Amino acid sequence: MKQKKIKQPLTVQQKINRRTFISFGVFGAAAVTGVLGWRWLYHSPEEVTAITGGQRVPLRRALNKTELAVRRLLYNENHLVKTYSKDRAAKNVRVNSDIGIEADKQFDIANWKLEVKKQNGETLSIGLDELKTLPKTEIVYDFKCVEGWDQISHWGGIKFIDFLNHYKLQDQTQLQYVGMETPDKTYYVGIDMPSAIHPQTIMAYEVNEKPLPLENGAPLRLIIPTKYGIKNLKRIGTITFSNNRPHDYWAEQGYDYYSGL
Ligand SMILES: Nc1nc2c(c(=O)[nH]1)N[C@H]1C(S)=C(S)[C@@H](COP(=O)(O)O)O[C@H]1N2
Ligand SMILES: [Mo]
Repeated sequence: MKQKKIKQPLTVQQKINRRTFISFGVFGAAAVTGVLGWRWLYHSPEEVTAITGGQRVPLRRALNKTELAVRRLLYNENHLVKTYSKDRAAKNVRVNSDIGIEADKQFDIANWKLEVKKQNGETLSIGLDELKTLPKTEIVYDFKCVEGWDQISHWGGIKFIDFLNHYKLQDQTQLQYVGMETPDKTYYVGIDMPSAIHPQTIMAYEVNEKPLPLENGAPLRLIIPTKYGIKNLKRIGTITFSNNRPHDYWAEQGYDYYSGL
């Protein structure tokens, strides 16, 4: 007859050995996963540049998923950015960067026209005097730059949604993005439609109740309080509408495309 094996309790040393073995196993598996994962990422294709900074496709996909989740969770057109009374606004408005609006480049405000390109190919060409006949919207809010400064400033102009309604461009809001470029096309931004039609988004032609100086974006600049300064394009030349992401100057350098606050 076979003798029954009696299971002996493990000694302390055996327990330690077993734990060490398990720990090394887990550590080893994690290390292998890490290396393989890194190799997979390293060999994965790069996204198309011109839209974002040449990131690996899987990483960008993860970032975009995060962006969408954040947009769904946090974005609400009824959520308004905090505003201030006029006397809180800075008297000397900061001038930051000047891509596409450099002082040494000739610019003729008098002959400027805003070009609006509809998706069907039609183009509207609108002068500043005409734009100024639309109702004026003013906002005093804390303008924030990604470089780490902020300033309460006071802007006046046309609410973007009023502009769309006035020029019968409502159908364009079915598209997912608005693209804006300087007249010389060297600075450009892409804005998701919900942020573009947010009630605090304006195209400004005034700061502190005076015509916009050239260095702050004359004759017309974007003021989009739900986003960082980089998206607040100075001197709008053309506006486009699309379902694809328009190219974006700072996103191409690797900054966040959404750049929401
Ligand atoms: N055309 C153009 N618009 C631009 C920029 C630029 O370099 N060129 N810089 C952006 C950045 S980074 C900021 S912070 C704000 C600064 O606006 P301000 O000069 O009126 O303060 O403009 C944004 N719009
Ligand atoms: Mo900025």
